[in-house]
Amino acid sequence: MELFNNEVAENIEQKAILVGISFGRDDIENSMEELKNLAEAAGATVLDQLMQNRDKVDATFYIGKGKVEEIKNVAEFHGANLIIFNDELSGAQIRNLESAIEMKVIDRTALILDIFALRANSRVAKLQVELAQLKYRLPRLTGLGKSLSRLAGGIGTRGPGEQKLELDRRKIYKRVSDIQSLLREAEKDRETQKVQRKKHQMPMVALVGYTNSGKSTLMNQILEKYESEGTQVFTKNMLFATLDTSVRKITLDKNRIFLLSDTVGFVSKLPHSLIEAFKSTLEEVVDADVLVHIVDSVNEKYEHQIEVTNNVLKEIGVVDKKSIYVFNKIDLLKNEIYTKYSYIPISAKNDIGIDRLIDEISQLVFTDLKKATFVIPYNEGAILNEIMNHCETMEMKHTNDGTEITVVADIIIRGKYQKYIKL
Ligand SMILES: Nc1nc2c(ncn2[C@@H]2O[C@H](COP(=O)(O)OP(=O)(O)OP(=O)(O)O)[C@@H](O)[C@H]2O)c(=O)[nH]1
Ligand SMILES: [Mg+2]
Repeated sequence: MELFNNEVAENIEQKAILVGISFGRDDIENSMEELKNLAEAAGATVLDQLMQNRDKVDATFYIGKGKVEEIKNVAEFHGANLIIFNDELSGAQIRNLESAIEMKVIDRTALILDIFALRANSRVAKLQVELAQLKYRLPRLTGLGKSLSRLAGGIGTRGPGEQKLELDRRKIYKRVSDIQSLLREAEKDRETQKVQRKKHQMPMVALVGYTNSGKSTLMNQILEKYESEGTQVFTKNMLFATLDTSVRKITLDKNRIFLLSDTVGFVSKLPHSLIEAFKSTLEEVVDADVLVHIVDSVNEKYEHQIEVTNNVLKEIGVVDKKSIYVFNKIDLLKNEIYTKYSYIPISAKNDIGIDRLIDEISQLVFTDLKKATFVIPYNEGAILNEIMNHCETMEMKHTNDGTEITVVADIIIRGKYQKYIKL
């Protein structure tokens, strides 16, 4: 396959021009800024951006024909070698744009998938990303521009672990079904864990939020401060540092044990194929009793990022779940934030506000805890032991009828030993 003149090597610097349509909405600037951050996260240098105000996508070119000419001129002027569109394009649009502009064209979806491919570390994450990439490609194969060709290289052609993405339709179908069955296998392990969890009646709390807001840092701070099982998670100042879900058990006291999960961060217009592929990873969020929504309060676009996160949550079917908004990174803030959201200010990194957050979480998830006094006959030592193992003991004395013990008990213990409860 012939290459474009200005695109010869695999590792050539990706010099990009961004193009977006406003669709009559005023958040186009936020969206374009996100696109810029995404492009940079994928290793590209952004030279310029062009926006067009129209209500509808053009079926042939996505943007108006006149604008295509302008893009070509601007791109040539800057010496760009890549055009990135802010929305998902069809195969035909990619092909038409590439032949008109004579340059590699990719869309926001391919870009996000590319970053996920770069970041995927675990076996499951790699499979999920590859599946999403193949599903994105399948309907675009006939229109497949030079951009996605194996020869072109660079953003949009990279699979997880540096592997080249498959181009042959038959092979793609086969690979898709192989990956699906491998993922189903992995799913079985998770199902077993889920059953265990249900059995132990442990409440689930999920950390959610825009990418880079500090979810993993908060997870680590909580792991450090409270009795917990499991290792620290990976954190880094970059988009999509976390792709896998990690679940850790946090023990506040005998009564109050919960599971905390940290997962992939969100960004607007997350590709549908990606959400599909990551459904099982996001299950912890769907199943959670309480969400802790982490906001990067230093980012001036934080309200937009909250909306984006809430929209993705809606897309995965999470509505009306109990949530706590947490404004993170307050160590970097000069002034208090005034917003319609009621929030807990914290610094995950510097351990500010974490105790209060844990308190609020605790009040939301351990709603069935009540003080109760049991009188356990002396010949029922095993029951006394069980109660003491499961509940925080407040008082204990020996009476003629047995051991009188006052504890904070959950509904299960209270129900099970109701007949011993002192009224
Ligand atoms: N100053 C400051 N920096 C923080 C704080 N919390 C997190 N960070 C930094 O923010 C960056 C992102 O943190 P992560 O914990 O990786 O963010 P995340 O939300 O898990 O990001 P993704 O996994 O990419 O979605 C890192 O450089 C952290 O050190 C904080 O309270 N204060
Ligand atoms: Mg993270």
